Amino acid sequence: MPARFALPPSLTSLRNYVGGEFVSTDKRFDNVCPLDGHVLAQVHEADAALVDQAVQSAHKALAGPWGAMSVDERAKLLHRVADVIERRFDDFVAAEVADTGRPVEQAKKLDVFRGMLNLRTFADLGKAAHGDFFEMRTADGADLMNYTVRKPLGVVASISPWNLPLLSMTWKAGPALICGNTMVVKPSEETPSSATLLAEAFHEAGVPPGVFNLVHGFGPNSAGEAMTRHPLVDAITFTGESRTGSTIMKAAADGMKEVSFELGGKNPALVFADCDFDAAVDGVVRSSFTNTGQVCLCSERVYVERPIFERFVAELKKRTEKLKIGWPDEPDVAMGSLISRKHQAKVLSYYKLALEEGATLVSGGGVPRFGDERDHGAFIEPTIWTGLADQARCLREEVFGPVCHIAPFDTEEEAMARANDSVYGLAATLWTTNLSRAHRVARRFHTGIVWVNTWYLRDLRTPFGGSKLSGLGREGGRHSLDFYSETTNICVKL
Ligand code: NAD
Ligand code: 6OD
Repeated sequence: MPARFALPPSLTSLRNYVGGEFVSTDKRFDNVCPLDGHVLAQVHEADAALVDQAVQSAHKALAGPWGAMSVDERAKLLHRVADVIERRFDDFVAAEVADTGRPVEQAKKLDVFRGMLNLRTFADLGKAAHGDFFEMRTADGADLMNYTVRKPLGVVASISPWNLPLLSMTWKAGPALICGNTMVVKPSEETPSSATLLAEAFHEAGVPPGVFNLVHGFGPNSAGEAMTRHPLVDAITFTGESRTGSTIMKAAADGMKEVSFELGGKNPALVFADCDFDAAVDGVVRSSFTNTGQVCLCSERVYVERPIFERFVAELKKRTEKLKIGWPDEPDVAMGSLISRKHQAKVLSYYKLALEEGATLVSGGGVPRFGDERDHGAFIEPTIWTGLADQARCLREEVFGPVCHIAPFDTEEEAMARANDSVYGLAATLWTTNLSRAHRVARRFHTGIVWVNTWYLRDLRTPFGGSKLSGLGREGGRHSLDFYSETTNICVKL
């Protein structure tokens, strides 16, 4: 029987894209669909020699037609790439759904729409970028004029995770390219398809050879590590686990490469008794279980003010148990599979650990059974716990699955202290209708972003990134343009 979710035929053999050509290699690995475990495609793994070729092509392209283009010309090309994505929208959606197992509607909105928006937003922002200008008179009467010019950093290596594949890759490619850099990108080994389609889009849009290079492979002893150690790579932008970020930072230190890191989280949500109750329950369902909990911004720790605690837990359980788990194209489906059986085993190990650590299981905790090929997939139930001590591993380590623990609190002070007691500092969410409290509490979180009465939505011109183990630097809007460019100050004596 043919698989229910397959890739477009052009994507059953996934090649690298180097110097404007699609390149095969002898070493291959399987791309497996997490919905039912069938093999979707063979992926051509890049070795260190091919990574070297990709970096050399990117380096050479800096001095080619790309380097001579105006920002307007580069912007036009990025818009053209977005137009190709728009025209091949269904192929991109099919690629994201088959690789990740997520609902079709989520792939449309979270990945493919954002893929186009990222490229278009940064194409336009790049055109509006400006530098500094200062005039001064020195103590001995000389008049000086200072102004800054922006230049590309050079070759940017971009290494992406599997949870939001096209979103993550275009979030980096848009600003890096509009600033005049060239790139070598590596998608996660779990999600190679949409990146290959993206390379096809760059090719079709007429972006000069060598500007955008794609290599497939793993991290250690594979393409990822080769990218981070290459002497002609000038900057590394990485999204993934905090531990991987540390390893990459060590590799980058030798060449003094610029780094931008978007890493893990263990994000708190605070629900005050004065919240809009319905909106808060719905918000926590979304912030804990969207994309089967595989969003770095998901809330895995929820603190609820004691007067509404019991009612909140009961209502959250009721609404969570209504979430439909199933095939990505079923009507009203809310959750597909996790990314892989390996990740399913990791999340299930936390389900077991939580009980060993003394949690009360409110909902979920297992694997749904369908009686069909999905039983070979990586599905899992959304899970709610109460009763863990603040020091429990399940409350300190990122699970990256559909889990949330609900704990009661009595005072604002106590809630803040517990929310901030984490090695991570990515995102926090706050539910209250008290205006003063909202502003007072929001600024006290040790996180890069705080949502008040909403979650996930934001303007792409705002800074995005994390504190502590959640990241290094900020991207988004001008913050991305600042990271992907180097400024030179020119001081002129008048
Ligand atoms: P991961 O760190 O395992 O892998 C990410 C990428 O790094 C993959 O492409 C992988 O092949 C590569 N890699 C692994 N080891 C490497 C090495 N030594 N050298 C070079 N490359 C290497 O992360 P993941 O499991 O793919 O993604 C999930 C993690 O990503 C979660 O922790 C999540 O919170 C985080 N994440 C963070 C953000 C953010 O914006 N802060 C966004 C998305 C995901
Ligand atoms: O929305 C974004 O721009 C972004 N970088 C989201 C990352 C989500 C983490 O999983």
